[in-house]
Amino acid sequence: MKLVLGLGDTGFSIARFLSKQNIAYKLADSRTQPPFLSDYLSEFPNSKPVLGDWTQDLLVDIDEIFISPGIAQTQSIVVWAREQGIPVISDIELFSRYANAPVIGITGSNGKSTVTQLLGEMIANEGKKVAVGGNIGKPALDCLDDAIEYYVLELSSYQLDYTQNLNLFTGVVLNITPDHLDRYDSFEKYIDSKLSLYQYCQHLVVNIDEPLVPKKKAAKHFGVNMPKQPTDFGTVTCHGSCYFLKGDDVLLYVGDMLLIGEHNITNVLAALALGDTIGLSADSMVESIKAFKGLEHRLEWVVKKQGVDYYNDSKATNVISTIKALNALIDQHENIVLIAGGVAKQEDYTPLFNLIDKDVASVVLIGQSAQTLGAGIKKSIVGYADSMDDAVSLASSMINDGVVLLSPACASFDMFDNFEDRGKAFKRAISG
Ligand code: UMA
Ligand code: ADP
Repeated sequence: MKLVLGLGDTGFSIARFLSKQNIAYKLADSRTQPPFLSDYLSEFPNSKPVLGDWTQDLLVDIDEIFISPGIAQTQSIVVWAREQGIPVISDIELFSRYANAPVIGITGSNGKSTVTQLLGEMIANEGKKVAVGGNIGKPALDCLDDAIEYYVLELSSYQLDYTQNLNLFTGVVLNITPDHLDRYDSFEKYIDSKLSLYQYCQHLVVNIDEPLVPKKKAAKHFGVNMPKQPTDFGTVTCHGSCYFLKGDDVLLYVGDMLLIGEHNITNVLAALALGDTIGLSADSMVESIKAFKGLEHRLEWVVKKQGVDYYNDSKATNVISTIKALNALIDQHENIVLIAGGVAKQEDYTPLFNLIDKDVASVVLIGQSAQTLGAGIKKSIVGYADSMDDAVSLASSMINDGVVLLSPACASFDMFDNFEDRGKAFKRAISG
């Protein structure tokens, strides 16, 4: 008998998959009202999920556990299972047992969803049937389909932590900066989790600019400088204009893509290197890059209103992602008002404070970390707001022309369900 832990997106997808395969399972969630309970009960009326605190009884007659990534390895149920030698595996490992087409895995601290989506669009543009899923939102098992020619999966460190077997045709660790440190004993453990992706790859794609990723000889490399090998990807700047390169060949003028910011140059290079590894043509990848608008909530231009451009970067939940957003906009706009705050991560906010003091006129802070963040900002004007509506109206009152940027550098769950909910509240507040 299998045990499925967690009744969110992942747990529900595992239950659906096991039912289809006629594999017996029981499902448990440590909350009494998990998010998908009513949907699950209407799809499986005869099933009786076990709800509430984990107990050791759950493990009786269980030979394998499929776990949701949000359940930490320190939770008692995981500790007990491991003591009893019961394998605890991710939905990604289960997916890999059944996937009959090449799988591409993408992990990193930031940029995963952007690269995953762009690569998916590049593959589709070549007329191939592609499924895009994993941490980006659609659970991997929901993507399984015999007609699929390529799977592109965004993989989180949480998913990798419960994965011991995985067959990736190619994959990349985009970058590694501190994140989710509440789940790891140390930053080193988080780095190990991210790097574990490479052991599953037949063909490695490596960001040459990321110091924490070991450079491997046989890998295809990408980075912002001139490529060293003809098969690697990089950029060159000529008379002030920057171009994407494969080896010495110019692929595209960077200004011809819709995405902004240096971080997106790196993201595009990663997608090019992965696409090249699976044999996509350069011309078709370039077409996809030119058409790619980016994802909602990632440095998303919302509207220009009374001379002010509003950008929604709600997905920026750590320091480096907000720094990247500011850097992308600072070059183009003199006045920026930043809306930030929420649940601060266990990381050093000093580099962000320094950038704000140097280049950001005013900041509006929200959420439980507002006062702590405010104490770190020495020069810029700081305002506080209790709701997104108030934050947007205060930010708008601080500026006549320029940018209001929501880029919180914090998680959202003190005020919102998730980053999407926060981004939508920002957009509603602008139009309201
Ligand atoms: N649960 C427990 N006990 C716990 C924790 C959770 O029983 O201690 C239960 C909850 O009650 C809930 C279920 O587990 O019913 C939720 O499981 P989950 O938190 O693993 O979330 P899912 O809904 O399965 O969504 C997960 C990913 N969530 C996390 O990793 C936290 C989603 O990524 C992913 O899109 C989805 O699987 C499909 O693959 C979200 C995310 O925030 C977007 N990811 C993190 C990030 O990107 O930073 C890693
Ligand atoms: P992830 O899926 O890893 O969270 P996203 O593509 O959703 O990555 O982007 C999340 C946030 O990180 C956004 O605010 C985005 O502007 C920023 N970002 C995207 N790519 C990078 C990168 N390569 N380096 C740093 N920040 C990035």
